[in-house]
Formats: sequence, C-alpha cells, structure tokens
Amino acid sequence: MNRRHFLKGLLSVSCVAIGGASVLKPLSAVAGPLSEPAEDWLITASHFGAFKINRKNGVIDQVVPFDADKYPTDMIHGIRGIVYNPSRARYPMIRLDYLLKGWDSDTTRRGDFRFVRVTWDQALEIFIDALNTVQTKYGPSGLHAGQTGWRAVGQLHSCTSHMQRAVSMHGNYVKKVGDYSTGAGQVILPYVLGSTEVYAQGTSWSLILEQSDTIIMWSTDPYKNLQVGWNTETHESYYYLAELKKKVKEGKIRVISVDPVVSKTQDYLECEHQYVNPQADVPLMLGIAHEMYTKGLYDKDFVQGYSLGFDEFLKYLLGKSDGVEKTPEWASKICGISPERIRELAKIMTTGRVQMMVGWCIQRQQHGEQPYWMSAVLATMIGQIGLAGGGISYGHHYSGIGIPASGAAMPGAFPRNLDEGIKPIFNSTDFKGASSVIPVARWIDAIMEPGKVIDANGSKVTFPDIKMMVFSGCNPWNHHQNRNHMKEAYRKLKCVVTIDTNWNAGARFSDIVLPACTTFERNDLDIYGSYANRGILAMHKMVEPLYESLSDFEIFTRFARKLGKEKEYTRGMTELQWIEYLYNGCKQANAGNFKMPEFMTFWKEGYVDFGQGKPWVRHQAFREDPEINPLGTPSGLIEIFSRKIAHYNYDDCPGHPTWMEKVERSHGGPGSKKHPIWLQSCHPNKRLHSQMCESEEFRATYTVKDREPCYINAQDAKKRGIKNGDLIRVFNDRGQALVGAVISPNFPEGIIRISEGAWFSPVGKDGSKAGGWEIGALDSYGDPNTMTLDIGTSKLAQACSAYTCLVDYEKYTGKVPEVSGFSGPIEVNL
Ligand SMILES: Nc1nc2c(c(=O)[nH]1)N[C@H]1C(S)=C(S)[C@@H](COP(=O)(O)OP(=O)(O)OC[C@H]3O[C@@H](n4cnc5c(=O)[nH]c(N)nc54)[C@H](O)[C@@H]3O)O[C@H]1N2
Ligand SMILES: Nc1nc2c(c(=O)[nH]1)N[C@H]1C(S)=C(S)[C@@H](COP(=O)(O)OP(=O)(O)OC[C@H]3O[C@@H](n4cnc5c(=O)[nH]c(N)nc54)[C@H](O)[C@@H]3O)O[C@H]1N2
Ligand SMILES: [Mo]
Repeated sequence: MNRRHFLKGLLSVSCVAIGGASVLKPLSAVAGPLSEPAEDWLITASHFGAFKINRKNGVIDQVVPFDADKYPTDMIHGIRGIVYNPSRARYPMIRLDYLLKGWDSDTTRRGDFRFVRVTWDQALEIFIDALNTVQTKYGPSGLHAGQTGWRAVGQLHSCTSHMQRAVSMHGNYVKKVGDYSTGAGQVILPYVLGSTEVYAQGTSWSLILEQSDTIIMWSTDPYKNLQVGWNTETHESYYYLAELKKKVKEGKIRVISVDPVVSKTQDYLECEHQYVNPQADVPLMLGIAHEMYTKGLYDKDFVQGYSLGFDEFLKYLLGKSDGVEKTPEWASKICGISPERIRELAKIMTTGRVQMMVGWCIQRQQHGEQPYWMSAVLATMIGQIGLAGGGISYGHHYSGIGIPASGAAMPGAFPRNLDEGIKPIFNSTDFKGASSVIPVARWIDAIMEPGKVIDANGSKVTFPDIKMMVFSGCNPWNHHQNRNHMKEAYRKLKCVVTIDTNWNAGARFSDIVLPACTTFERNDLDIYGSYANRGILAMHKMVEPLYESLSDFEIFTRFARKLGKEKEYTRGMTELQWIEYLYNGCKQANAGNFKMPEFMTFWKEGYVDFGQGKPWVRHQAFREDPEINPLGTPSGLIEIFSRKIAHYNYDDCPGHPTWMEKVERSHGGPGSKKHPIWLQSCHPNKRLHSQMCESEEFRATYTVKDREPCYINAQDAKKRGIKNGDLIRVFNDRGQALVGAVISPNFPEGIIRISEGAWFSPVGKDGSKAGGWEIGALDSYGDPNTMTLDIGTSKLAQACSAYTCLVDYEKYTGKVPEVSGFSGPIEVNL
C-alpha cells in the first residue's frame, strides 16, 4: 500500500464524511433494537477470525464462522465467554488505600485486590488529578504510557491509540521501542538482511508448495499460531498447510521441524522431527555450517556475490580466533544431536530447493540475536535467498504472512498522536537528562534503577524515574517476566491506571481501573487479513456495553471533555461518523483500482472483498540485481560480519554470530544441577496471550483441576511420583505456581510447557486472595511468568529473555487454594 497516497486520500474526503449524520441513520436499524429477538446474523471481526453472530433477547446466542473462513479456529467457542464472564470489569474502581490517601498511598499491599466502586466522573477526575501531580512534581519522565499490547481489533477502537492520544493532550510521557514478540530479531536483522524481516511479507505459500523440496521449520509452530492475527485473521494459510500435509504424505516435500518438542504443526503435518536441546540452536547451526564449509557443500558464488564478512566469520568457525573449532563433534555436546546427524542435516539443507522458516521463540532468550544471525548465515551458505521456495523467512507462522497481498489500500485508523498544532496542557519536554524512549522490556529495570545508563542498539539509554503508568490494551502482568520482581518494582510506583475489559492481574495491581467494553459491544471496522489485505469487515455492535463499561472512544472522549479538549480529541465526529470517515478514506484511496460500494451498502452487507493478490518471492529483486536493489544494510549486502556491531564492542553481541553460554540452560548447562527442567512458556493453543483466559466454559475445556495445564514428560513425572491430572508445584528461586500435570509424549525429558497468558492468580500464605500482594506468594492458577527471568537479551536489543528459565517441580501436597484470579476484586464499601 502506498501510505502517503492513502493518507492524502483520507484528508481530502474528510469534509464529505463529517457531514454524514443523516446518512448514518439506517445504521441503528441494522444494529437493531436489542430488546426484540433478532433472527438476523450480524457480522463481526476479531483476532480469532470473522464471525456471524445471532442474538436472542438481547444476548449473544450463537457464534458461527464467517462464510469466507474455511478454516475457523476452535477458539470460536471462546467468543461468547469474552462478553459474559465473572471477570468482566463492570464499574470504575479505585484501590482502597489509593482512594483514601491518593498519590502517597501505601503501595506495599498492591495486589490485595481491595477496591472501591466510584462513578465515572470521580474515576476520571482522580485519574486526571494523578496526571497533574506527576507532571507538576516530576515532569514527563515520571510518566510511562503505552506498553506493548495486543488490544482488540478494530481500526476505530484500537484502545492503545485512544489512551495515548488522550494522555498526550494532557502532557508528554516516556514511550517504548520494540516489542516482546520479536525484540531481538527486529534489532539484529536490519544489520544482517537490511530489514526487520520478522514483520515483512514472505514468499507466497503457493510458490513454496510448487518449488520447495525441503522445508526446515526451525522453532516454529504455524498450525498453532496462525489461528490468530494482528488484524482479523482469514485463516487462508490453513489451505496451504493442508496442501503441504498432502505433499508430505506423497513424499513430494520433506518437512523437518527443529524443535525441542513435538509441535502441533509437526503432529498435523506428520512430518519429521529434529530434536535439539533447548537454547542450543546456535551450536547446531555452527556445526552444520562447519560441515557445509569443510565439505564444500555451500554456494561459494552466492556467498561471494551477495554477502560480506564470510572470511571474518570463518576464523571463528574454524577456531582460528578463539581456539575452538565448531565441528559437529563440538556442537553435538551442547545441542544433543549426534555428529553424524549434524553432517546429514548439512547435506539435506544443501540438496534441492530448501526453504528455511524460522519462528520467534528462539530469539526470546538470552543472546536471542544469535540464532537469527546464524540462521541468516546458513541461508546465505545454502545460496537460495531470493529464489521461489528457497531462502529464509522469519514470519510464516504469523498473521497470514505468505498469503499474497491484494494490493488494495486499507482503511486508516483513529490517530494515536495529537493532530498538528494541538499542544498538551503540560507542554514540558524536559526529561531531566533521562531517555524519553526505553526498550520495551526494560521498564521494570527503569522503575527499579532510575538514572542507570544502559547500552541499547549502539546508543545509551538513561532510565527515567517512572512514578506513574497508564496501561490500555495490554496486560503487563501477563507480558512481563518475573512477577515477584514486578511486585517489588510496583511498590515504587505512585499511581497505576489500567483501562481493560477484565479484572485480570494487570487491573489487580493498579490503583485506578476503568472498565472498557469488548469489541462486541461497539461498532467498528477492520482489515480482513493483516498481510493479505483481503478485504474490509464491518464490526456490528452485538449488544450494548455491559454494566457500566464504555468503549475506549467514549472513555477518552469524556476524559478529553474534562480537559476541555473534546473537539480536538474526536475531531467533532461520533463513533459512527468515524467509521464512515475511515471507510470513505479507503474508498477514495482505492478509486480506479478496487471497487468499493457506498458506505451504507458495505455496512449492511458487512464485507468488501478485494480478492487474492499475486504470488510473490521475498528478496527476489535483491537476487536479480544486488546493485540496483541493495538490502538496507550499510553495505547493501548480507552482512555475515557487521562492522557496525563490532564497533559497539559489546561482550554479549560481537561482530559475527557467536555461541555464548546462557545464565540458565538445561541438559547440562549452567544452573541445571539445582533446577534441571527447562520451562518453555510458548504461545497458547487456546487463547491469545491472556485474552480469552476469562472465557469460563472455554477455559474448562483445557484446565486440570481448574488450573492451567503444564505439559510434562513421563519419565520426569515418574521420578517425581506424579500422575496425569495431579496438581503440581513448579518453582525456582524466583517464584512458584500451581498447575495441572498433563503427561505428554511430545515433551522430552527435562522440558515442560506452561503457555503464556495464564492469568496470574497469587494467594497469600494462608491461601487467601487478599494475601496475593506478598512477595513469593504462590500463584494459584499457573502463570509461567511467575518463574521467568527478567534480563535483556544483550546490550544490542535489550529484549525479553523469557525462555532462559530453569525450574523444578513436585507433586503438590499442601492445602489446595481456590484460584484467586477470575472472580474480580474484593469490593469494599466505604
Ligand atoms: N513468558 C512469556 N512471556 C511472554 C511471551 C512468551 O512467549 N513467554 N510472549 C510475549 C509476547 S510475544 C507478547 S505479544 C506479549 C503479549 O502481552 P499482551 O499484549 O500484554 O497480552 P494480552 O493478553 O493480549 O493483553 C491485551 C489486554 O488488552 C485487553 N483488551 C482487549 N480488548 C480491549 C479493549 O477493547 N479495550 C481495552 N482497554 N482493553 C482491551 C485484554 O483484556 C488484555 O488484558 O506477551 C509477552 N510475554
Ligand atoms: N494461538 C495463538 N497463536 C498466536 C499467539 C497466541 O497467543 N495464541 N500469539 C501471537 C504472537 S503475539 C506471537 S509473538 C507469535 C509467537 O510465535 P513464536 O514465538 O514463534 O511461537 P511459540 O509457539 O511460542 O514457539 C514456537 C516454537 O518454538 C519452539 N522453541 C522454543 N524454544 C526453542 C529453542 O530453544 N530452540 C528451538 N529450536 N525451538 C524452540 C517451541 O517449542 C515452539 O514449538 O504467535 C502468534 N500466534
Ligand atoms: Mo507477540
């Protein structure tokens, strides 16, 4: 999409759209008076796909897949429960001690879950009062707003944008850079391949199916992870996965999954498994590279013509620079794969057309930059970058990457930033010598050590003295690591504001909680297919906002009104006018290329289809002519050695891919004598992070004795006297959680999985919900981040290292506490 052209289009139609109030009238007729039973099916959209929903007596009744979705996810059964569940945030509430004492409240008992209900007016005034205090006392460096977050879909209601735009009208604040998904990958790959790669469109599946002989799926589980998308997921990728399954069966394509565990994708495709010790991919890759080099299997011409620094890297590979030759024998001892098999893998990867597909998990660990860099080196040695069905991709498991883009312009979104010319009430930009942008995963470090200077991607970051945080559309008590460390940090925060649909742990550890309604309680529109840009979907309001919840748009319109800036905030448009405006902007941008009906027709029909785009090959232009189409690296070539990185002189990220031992590693690595088990906290099969965990009936389809399942190995279980379905306590020196044991043949010895997104539900020593504030408290539901490690990947990316984590576990024999996380706050009446 040509973004600039598109924005121009948006501006030029604005006056037409604003005057559209009368046109919008029939809309309420479509959405229907809710008291009468509606037989009609309305369309809506979500990360989980598009649906048709019908209502009975004003209540959502059935949810069925949208006609175009031929591969709907199972999670469709969790949709109703997103709206109707006991964890819904119903009223604005203030933490008891904060209501009594305000800015100087006792913060040690944050998490005791005692809250007082207030009115919307009161809540917003208390919120604004806190913002006034932080700006007056500390200035913008005291406030951090907008952590990373998966929000809900919808171009108008995307809640992080609402919060940030509104808070920006009040004053400036500390922002974040990067995300937890690809924190290390998106920083290292621009040095190596010239773009983040992780979020780039990939070679089309159809071409891969035609051209590839072998697909190496390295640390990736597309069959599980393509169930959801950043925008509304079309699930078209599943057609190609089904085709791939056929080809695997017929022996036409060989698929090898390099993963410590048997993934859902491997199970589905019935493909080969290549076990590797956790966090030991770099030694394996080095061993393979050594074999490719010494046996002359690699593509010398490609290396010479398209890359830089191979010789420098060779010194390391051959042990000339550090005295250790990276032979398959050397690699074998670390990665747990025999030297013969490593040699065989080198052969397989240099025979025929080979597509490498790398997932994101292996860069969410200490030194997570390295497996990404090293995999790019392997792909360069194979020499098929830029060929259909060859080369390397870092995103085929994500949001429909590999489905060709339609080429249509997509609707714009509600703006996150202030419109030009609008000044905040507190206009100071004095960050008192501290950085105004911090690496996303280092915010807890900043709270703990204000003023500390750290390295990050070639520059220095000085931690601001954060006193107040505002969260919307993210759940920090899901996404960040090491809960007990977070509890300590939160004691230093004066005020925490959360705008959420749910009483999850993020809300629990806040002072001010504002209830947002779900996507199903407001009107919106969304992009169908994050990368496919297949079409545009109407998101019809299904039911009125429950309890006193409001849409994010309405919450911050009221907030802006209190600042005297309502018009600046909304640009004088209502929810429905915005939707029409965004739609018409898109229609204008597509004029002459893609036909779009009038807004009301779209809104009634619910969908505009742009069709599928043309198949496409990543890096093809670069391959065809690297001089005319250079990569975005300093040299324009693939940088196997990066002078820039070498100049940074980081001990934990040298100038070429390097194996460095981790602070914690299982299978004989550091720390494994004390805590021998590797905890992987992969993305959930039946949730989107912590979203949908609230969905009770659906949660019940996978919990074990009401707890999050923990997948364990049979031998390990036997050693510990554990049977399938037992409650177990997982622990290390950082924390402890109760989970339910699921013995699975997919998990080798020394490895367990608890999926991220399980709601943190601490209870006190006495088992009480109110005691959840205690440091070291037992988590009664099973959030893996109770145990994970909170360190940066390296001085380069400073990203999340959640998968560098060792634990142990035992059968739980203590008194079993009730799960504290799903029943909302302890309401105190004053
Ligand atoms: N251990 C471990 N930790 C991880 C990961 C891991 O693999 N292992 N993965 C990391 C990754 S990749 C990611 S992306 C993060 C995800 O972390 P987050 O993005 O923080 O997780 P979500 O659960 O999606 O949080 C979204 C929040 O928005 C709320 N919400 C939904 N709709 C609305 C709305 O309309 N309005 C408002 N105001 N709120 C809404 C939801 O209720 C939820 O609380 O986690 C990271 N953390
Ligand atoms: N259903 C569902 N899908 C999702 C999400 C969700 O929450 N639910 N979240 C979305 C988001 S925000 C993101 S960031 C992506 C996450 O995408 P990824 O991070 O790629 O996904 P994971 O499934 O956590 O991990 C993929 C595989 O990596 C393997 N793995 C872990 N550690 C290692 C290692 O050291 N070596 C090797 N070789 N393999 C390893 C795991 O066993 C797993 O099979 O998923 C997206 N898709
Ligand atoms: Mo993510």
